[in-house]
Amino acid sequence: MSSILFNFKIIDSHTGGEPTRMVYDGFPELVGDTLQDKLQYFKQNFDHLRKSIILEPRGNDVLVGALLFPATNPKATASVIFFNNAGYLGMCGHGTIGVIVSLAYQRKISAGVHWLETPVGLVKATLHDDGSCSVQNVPSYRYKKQVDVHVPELGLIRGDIAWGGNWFFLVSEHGQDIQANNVEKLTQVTMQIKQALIAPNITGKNGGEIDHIELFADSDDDQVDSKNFVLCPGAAYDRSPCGTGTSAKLACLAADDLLAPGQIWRQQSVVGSVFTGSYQYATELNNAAGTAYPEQTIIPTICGHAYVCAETTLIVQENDPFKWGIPS
Ligand code: PYC
Repeated sequence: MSSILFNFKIIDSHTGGEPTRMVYDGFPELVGDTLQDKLQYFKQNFDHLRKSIILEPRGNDVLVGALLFPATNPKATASVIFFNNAGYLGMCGHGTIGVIVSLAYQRKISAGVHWLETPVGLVKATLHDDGSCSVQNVPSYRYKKQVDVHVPELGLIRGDIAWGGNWFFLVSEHGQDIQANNVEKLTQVTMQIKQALIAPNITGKNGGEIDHIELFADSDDDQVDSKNFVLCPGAAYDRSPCGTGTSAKLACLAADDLLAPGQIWRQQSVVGSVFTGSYQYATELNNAAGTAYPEQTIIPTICGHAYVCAETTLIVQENDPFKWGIPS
C-alpha cells in the first residue's frame, strides 16, 4: 500500500447550483503575518495542492475551493482563500455563502453575524433563521463606463469595467440568447471577449486582470430583474448568479442612477437560480470604518441559499500518477 501524502477533510456544497469545496483540515500551515503573505505562500509552495483538490480526478473545472484557517483579524470567525482550476480568486460570493452554510452544518456556527477574512478584505456574512445567507461584500465600484473592445469574431462590443471583489467586464448588448441550452455558445463568446481585452491592455485599476466576463439579458421570469451568464477565470461558467459579479452589477446600476440605495435587485443565473442584492453607499460608512471611499463606491449585500452535498476526505497517495490532478 502506497503511503498517504495528504488527507484533506472537506465539505462540498452548492450555492444556486455553483459548487464550493470547503477544506477545513489536512492542509499544511500557511506561513505569513498577513493574509496576503499567506496567499503568496500558498501560491509559491502549495499550488500543486490547489490542483490536487480542484482538478480531476478528485475535482472538476466548475469547483471553487475554499481553504479555511484561523483568522489574523480577531473580529473574524476564520480566514478563507478561494481558488479554482485556473488559480486564486479575490473574493467569492457564492463561496462565502457555501462556507457559512457548511460551518453551520458542522455546528461550528449558528444563525447570526459572522465575519470572514478574505485576501481582498473582511466580509460580513449573516446566516438567517430560514437557512439563507446574506453577504456584505467588499467595497465595489464601476471603474470605467462603456469601454469599446473590438472582438474579431463578434465586432464591436461595449462593456463596463467594475470591481466586486474580482474584476468584471459587464456587457448588455451582445445579441446572445442567455439560456441553459446555449451555454456552449455563451462560453465561446465570452472567451472571445476576454481574449480581445488582452491586446489593447484593457484592465481593471492598477492593471488588474479582468478575468470574469458577464453578459446580461432580460429574463422571462417577471419575478427577477435580470438574467446573467458569467464566465469564470478557468473557462467554466458560474451556475449561480455570481456574488462578486452581482456586486459589480450593483455598482454599475448605482453609478447610472438605475437603482436606489436599499432597493432590491433580483439577479438570476443562466440555470435559473436567484440572488437578491442591494447596496448602500460606502461614504455612509466612512466614519465607522475610518476609510474615505471615493464617491459612488458601494457596499453591496448579496443573499442566497446553499445546500450541503457531501462530507468526505480527499486522499492523496504517493504513487498516484494523478495525485496533483490531470492538467487541463
Ligand atoms: O459568486 O463571486 C462569486 C463567484 C466568483 C466565481 C464563481 N463564483
